[in-house]
Amino acid sequence: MLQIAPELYDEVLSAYDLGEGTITHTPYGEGHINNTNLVTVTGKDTRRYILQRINTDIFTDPSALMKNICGVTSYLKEIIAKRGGDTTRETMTVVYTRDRKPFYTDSTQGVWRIYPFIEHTICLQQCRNIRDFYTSARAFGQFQKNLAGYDASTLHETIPDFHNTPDRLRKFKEALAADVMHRAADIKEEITFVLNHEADCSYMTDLLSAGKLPLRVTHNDTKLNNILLDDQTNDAVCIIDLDTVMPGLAANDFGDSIRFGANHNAEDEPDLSKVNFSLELFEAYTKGFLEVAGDALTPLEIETLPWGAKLMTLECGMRFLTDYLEGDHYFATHRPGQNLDRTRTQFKLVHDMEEHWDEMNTIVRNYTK
Ligand code: ADP
Ligand code: GN1
Ligand code: MG
Repeated sequence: MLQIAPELYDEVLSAYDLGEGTITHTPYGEGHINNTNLVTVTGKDTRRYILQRINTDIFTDPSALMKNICGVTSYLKEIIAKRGGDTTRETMTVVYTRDRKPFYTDSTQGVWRIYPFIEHTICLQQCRNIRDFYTSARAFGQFQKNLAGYDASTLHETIPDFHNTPDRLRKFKEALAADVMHRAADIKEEITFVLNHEADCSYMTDLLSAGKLPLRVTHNDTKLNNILLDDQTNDAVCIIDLDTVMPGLAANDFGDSIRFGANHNAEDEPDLSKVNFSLELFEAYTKGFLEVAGDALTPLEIETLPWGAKLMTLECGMRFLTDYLEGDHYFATHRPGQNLDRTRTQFKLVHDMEEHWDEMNTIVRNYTK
């Protein structure tokens, strides 16, 4: 993980007017991509902010990325205002620099942004109960519906081929052939798992190329820790982490949530006996997502939701394994072997989904109007 000199924080924070008070900052959250910090300004009142150094190895055009986020959040604010909601709480707000820019480039070329911290919320790494997952399904479904009218042609593709599963397979094979860390010999089982699933990888992209599935404006990173819930009512408050809002498939947003949340253990749980795909959680998410977004989706989009779940899980496992082979430079890791543990949980979930494939399809049919 990139080390940031303490003086740099002073430089960055002084580019913003965060009001009177003493400023402190501390690393925050469990995102895998950006460097996230909680900034507290203690004065007459206390204000908190999220300060992020954008990962520019991954997001190579931060200016275009911030344009996407400013565009999407302004659009969402209009929708929220129209229905009398709280525009400061129900979507993110970009804090501008003193010279009115949505991000700050520091003297080492690091790129930073600030959002007000959305107070009285919680961010879950695993769902505590069925209701949390059902709530998140409705919120992600609503997010997609809210953006249905957003002009996709104005969106910059922040990571090209982000959920292009055949391309992820190609990148995995390249990493395997290069084997720069000499790790391939230890992961024979995982390599076989990927190669046995080669034919599956293009299922959704083939339907898209054939014009049978529409591209929509989607979030593309719908895991449970990218949503904030009210700490009193446990209702959904705000969808966060908008870096990957781009045209995509509805089933992929559905599927990525299932990948992360329809399981009672962590994404990097080393003990695979604890990792089990939960049909009960799958059903709760399907119910919530289709209740809200179902009428906006085509019959084939609904029918292929289980494919979204399976392929997002397989794809994410391949991405973790690719990163493991390449030396763990994409996803933040905090211990050796973490990306391999993450890979194994994903492949275990794919295996479980295959065992429950008929039930998954039946559940989707049962919640189709
Ligand atoms: P990453 O892209 O690295 O996942 P995120 O944008 O998801 O980064 O932020 C990481 C974590 O920071 C989130 O999971 C959440 O806990 C917290 N977070 C981000 N933005 C806010 C916000 N505006 N208010 C409260 N918490 C936030
Ligand atoms: C990353 O940014 P974060 O931590 O919410 C990744 C997702 C993966 C996820 C796996 C931009 O999500 O695609 O599914 O890790 N985000 C990016 O946990 O690559
Ligand atoms: Mg995140």
